[in-house]
Amino acid sequence: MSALEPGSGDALRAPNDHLNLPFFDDVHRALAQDLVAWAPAQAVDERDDRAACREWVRRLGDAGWLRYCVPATHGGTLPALDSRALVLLRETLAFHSPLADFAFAMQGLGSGAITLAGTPAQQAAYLPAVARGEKIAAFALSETDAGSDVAAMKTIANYDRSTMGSGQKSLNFTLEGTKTWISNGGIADFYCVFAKTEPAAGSRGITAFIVDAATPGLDTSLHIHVMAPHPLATLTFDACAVPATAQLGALNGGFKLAMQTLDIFRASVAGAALGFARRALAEAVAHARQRKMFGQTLADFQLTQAKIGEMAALIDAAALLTYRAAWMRDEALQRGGGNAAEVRQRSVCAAMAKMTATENAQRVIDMALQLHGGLGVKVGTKVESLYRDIRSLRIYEGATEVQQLIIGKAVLQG
Ligand code: COS
Repeated sequence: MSALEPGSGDALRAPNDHLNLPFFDDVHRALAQDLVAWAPAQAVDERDDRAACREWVRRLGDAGWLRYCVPATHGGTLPALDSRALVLLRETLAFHSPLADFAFAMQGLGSGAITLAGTPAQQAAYLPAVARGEKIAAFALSETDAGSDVAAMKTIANYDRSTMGSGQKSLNFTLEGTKTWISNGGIADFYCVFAKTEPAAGSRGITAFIVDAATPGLDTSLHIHVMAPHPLATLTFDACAVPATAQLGALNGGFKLAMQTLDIFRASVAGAALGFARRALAEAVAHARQRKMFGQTLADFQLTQAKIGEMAALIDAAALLTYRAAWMRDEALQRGGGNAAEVRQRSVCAAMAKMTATENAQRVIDMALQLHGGLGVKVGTKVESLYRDIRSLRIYEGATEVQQLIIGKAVLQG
């Protein structure tokens, strides 16, 4: 079902009062204001999620928004991946279209490991094309038995160990295994794939690779259908050979690279959840103001006012944690990254933002649906689709329980 019916655009505007908060710079305010004008004017037929995502990538690329997914050295707008820009973009796109947000986010997540650890040749080959919307990116980490427990992955990258340590580079790696829940699976042009190169070494035995979609031995045809449709697939690697030049980052350094990539994008998931929640509140307010009952409007009831008040406070609580997490990362990058304790603190703040924003958004959307009464469960109403759209955000890129674990461990360590 389309959030934006073809030709209709979107009548509601995302709020931007929060841009005055001290977390943001002029560059963020300018981009958010431009986006708040651009996004509602887009009308994409979203009935076919794969076609819609390709269309969103094209539009986001043409309009220059994907340039926030890569650094300036490779076609980006800002010097580095800027967390606040990512958060604001996702928040506004999600307000208007969950698929637009998805298409944007996956370009960033799918290429993030290349930005962080790619060789100059890899960065030149992929990042400018991602920024223009000419190559669709995907991040392939999860497996059936390795979702939260990343180190349990079974996909293996075999290589000729006899050549290692001799000063000679191994000629190639052969990937065997299955990845699942891969966003953009089936429509991506390349996948950042994480596989075991030292199976006995747990999290210290994983390496990342860039695998082009057309590589023989890679099958991406198994589409997974979910309650809020978006491109999602299972990938199988069957004697899938990639050259040594496909290795991304250090041999056996893949776990940390995956975590560093997720650290950036977890705060942006919080941004998307905020966008959904703000939209649900806007829908609830509009509905409450016009719905007549018992001789007054729904908005005149104190019970409604209490609910709307609670929704607004839940949104602001989530927003402050989200903007803090994004600001902390950007500010530290400007200082050169900070020490290990700061890095851990940033992970914790990103975890708090992701957990709180997604959980609060679920509550806000549920309250908005309740205020709509029967209309709320009618297929095709905005709150009905938001109710489905929000659910996976509490699971992907680290389930709420994983975020609790990250936060709890850090608190106990003191
Ligand atoms: N940045 C850099 N390094 C990190 C890191 C981070 N954010 N988090 C962990 N590491 C490092 C640790 O410092 C440790 O390094 P050493 O081997 O040098 O000691 C190593 O990685 C292993 O860390 P840890 O022991 O904490 O790993 P666990 O296997 O216990 O896993 C969780 C920790 C559960 C937090 C992790 O696996 C996780 O985030 N899982 C969720 C994954 C996810 O988001 N899946 C969805 C896929 S994308 S839709």
